[in-house]
Amino acid sequence: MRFQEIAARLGIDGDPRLAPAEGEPPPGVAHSENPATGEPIAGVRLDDAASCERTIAQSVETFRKWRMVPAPARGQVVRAIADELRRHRDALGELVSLEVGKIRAEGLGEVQETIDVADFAVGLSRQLHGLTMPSERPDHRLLEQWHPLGPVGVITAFNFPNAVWGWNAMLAAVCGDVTIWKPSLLAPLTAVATNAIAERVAAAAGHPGVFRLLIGTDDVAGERLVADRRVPLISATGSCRMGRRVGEVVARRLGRTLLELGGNNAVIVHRDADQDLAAKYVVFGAVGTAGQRCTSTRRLIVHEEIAAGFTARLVAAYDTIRVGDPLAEGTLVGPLISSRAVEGFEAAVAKAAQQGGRVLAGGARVAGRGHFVRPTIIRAPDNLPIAMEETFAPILYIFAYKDIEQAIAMQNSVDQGLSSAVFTSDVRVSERFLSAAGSDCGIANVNLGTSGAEIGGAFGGEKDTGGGRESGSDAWKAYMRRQTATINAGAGMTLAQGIRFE
Ligand code: UN1
Repeated sequence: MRFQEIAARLGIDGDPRLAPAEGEPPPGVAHSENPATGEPIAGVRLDDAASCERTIAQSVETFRKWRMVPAPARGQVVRAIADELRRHRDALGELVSLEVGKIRAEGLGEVQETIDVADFAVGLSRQLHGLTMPSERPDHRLLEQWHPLGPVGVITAFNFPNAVWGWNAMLAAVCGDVTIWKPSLLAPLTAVATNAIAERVAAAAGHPGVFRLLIGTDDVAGERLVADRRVPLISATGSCRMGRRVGEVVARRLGRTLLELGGNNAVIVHRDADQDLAAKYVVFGAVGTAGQRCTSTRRLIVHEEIAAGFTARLVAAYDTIRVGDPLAEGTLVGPLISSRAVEGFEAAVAKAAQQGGRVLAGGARVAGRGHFVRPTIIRAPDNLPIAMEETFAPILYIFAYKDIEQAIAMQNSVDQGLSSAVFTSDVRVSERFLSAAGSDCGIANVNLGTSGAEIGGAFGGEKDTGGGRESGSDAWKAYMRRQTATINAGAGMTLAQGIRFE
């Protein structure tokens, strides 16, 4: 069987976390399914209350040592992890495809994203610098320094089962934190393999336990992790519903969160756009990863003068899209993650039709085994309530607009604020889109699509997307604590604000 072969290549065939997938899973074991067939791939053993407690307690112990390793030396461990990931990129990418249904190019691309962020973190390990400020007092020095924060809880979704851990864990590691990773139960095998690779490298460098897993249900593992005061930061990626719960529980204990939640991303295509270019990006954004990225393009807002022609062009392109086995040559769209996701797709299409939408392409599941649906285009009336919701499936709603102010208002009219894009050759239109009165999203692109961000920028969004920033730029600051230090090198007491106290 394919999984055994991949597991051997990744060196996890004897991993104690894994269990055979025969018959009904026994208590304490969950099966991971291949969404292209609906068949179980392998089982994983779940954490219970006692092992959750053990993992968190051990993470605190490991943190006490890891925080004292010089940051550039921590960077060398991350560099070795990047090397090991490079060696295993193909096998790990294939496992991503097997477990969550990404096409081969996207499975590999995801592992590449982790490698990229690891490389970025290595450089960062020599640049975790603070500021110095002039003190108002003679013979005093004022400075800021950054210290490691503690164990970081990382909760990830099924759709980026490797890279989102990478964004968090690689930064956390150079910052001197240890990671407790709670992956989605829809993609635990990728997590077992990824964590094993990182942990193997860290252990060989003399630092076992920097990367730990907590695999379990939300009730047992998730709730324990987010409620635990020993875990100062919870970084969670997933639905707005999950994020609200995490936000509430962590706020109650005054902990920190980094939330990367839903998106409802729009592309605006202006009258003067390069339509060839726009069409390519819209198709990738809407159907790539079967519409299951938080950055997927869900709404298309087209200038009314070109709406009919641009729509026809997209419909023609959708006709040529091959849906099927994600690992087969030529496939562009793999399965949705589960039968529930297919039901969600069908319910959204039915609602759109009831609300006055017209299905121009797709609109139905693909008969047979696996969770496949046809990429779907729906021409929307001005008001289509279902388009205000994020449905994790390849459904694109098309709206028409008259002027750019109206288009920006439509783009901003949803609860989420992750990603956005405009296609135009008019610098006044793109500058308006990027201005303070423009897109309200964390990501705003010009002449490229909503998905597929590089790791070098900060990644995340506003409003119901949660406000967190991960990955590049100065996102590392979320994983550290800032300390302001004032040093008196003089002989006497000098109080700030000129206060005399004698
Ligand atoms: C996600 O869907 O949670 O920008 C992350 C992108 C990818 C990351 C998506 N680099 O589409």
